[in-house]
Amino acid sequence: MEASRIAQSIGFTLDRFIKNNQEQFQFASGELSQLLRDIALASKVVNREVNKAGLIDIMGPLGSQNMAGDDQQKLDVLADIRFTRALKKGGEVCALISEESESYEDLNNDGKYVIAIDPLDGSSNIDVNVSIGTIFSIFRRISKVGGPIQQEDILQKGSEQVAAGYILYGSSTMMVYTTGHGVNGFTFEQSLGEFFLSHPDMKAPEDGKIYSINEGQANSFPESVKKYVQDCKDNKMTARYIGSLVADFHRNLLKGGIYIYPPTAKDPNGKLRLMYECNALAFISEQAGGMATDGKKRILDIQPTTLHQRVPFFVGSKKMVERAQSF
Ligand code: P6P
Repeated sequence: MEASRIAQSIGFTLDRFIKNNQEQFQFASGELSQLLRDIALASKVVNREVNKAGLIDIMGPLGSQNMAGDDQQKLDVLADIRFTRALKKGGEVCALISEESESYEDLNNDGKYVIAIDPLDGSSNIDVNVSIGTIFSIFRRISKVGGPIQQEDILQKGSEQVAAGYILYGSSTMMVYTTGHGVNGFTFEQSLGEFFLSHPDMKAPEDGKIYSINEGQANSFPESVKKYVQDCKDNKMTARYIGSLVADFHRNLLKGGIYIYPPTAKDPNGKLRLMYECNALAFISEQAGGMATDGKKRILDIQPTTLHQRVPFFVGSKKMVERAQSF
């Protein structure tokens, strides 16, 4: 987008932007637009709760665990309820896959879309006031609308996504998403309660000097990953690891960098989930000119076999992911 159009387009509300770009959706029947608006609405509600988490009694663990085996924080469960309710009411979604529930949720047999969502990723950071995020993937259902949900609807490859995005509840709250026609970022204006286009046509720097990995687990990294991390140090790169995937991913998308969650002794397939973490960020990264693999294979080409399957995750600036793979 040339500078003049960028200047003109900054300040569009999310609603206006979705409407203006609706004709780009291959199934431009308005439902996908409505779906994105439903997600944005739910994120405004979650944003409000996140912003006052310190003040009302929704802090701390619930004492239950989710599918990832993480202790569920009250805000996790609250966010899951908010997104599920918004998507159920909208009517466009037939099935919902969430980190917070074991099986998929059958929402509306007439819905044309399947959503995979991590309602609140980085939950361990909630109580210490570090940025957290929502990650979502949108697929078209394959089986006949009106009929029962089929396995083929649920376990689709990332390359089948029709849209994907994240909301980052950080120093400002942003929604970044793609429908396969580039990546756009919207910043939430609290007093108006609206998302405004602030980062049109986002592009991942082709190379970068930031690497994000939890080196506390380095002893159990594969040799190739150990070699790559050493290479980053030999090249005097900057280590930045917030421990909140959306925050690390977003910073690296803007500044250039690589995020790695490799196989470890604790998580031999890595810790991150294919369906509702890696697929969405891989789609966004590629749409911005970046790259995402499991260390060997393109994330979007991986055929899921189970809802909560984990994959090793290498994502970010193309040249950095290629170099990491060369080790
Ligand atoms: P570790 C948070 O629980 C999360 O899923 C991601 O947001 C984050 O990048 C990663 O796990 C942190 O995991 O093992 O480094 O603490």
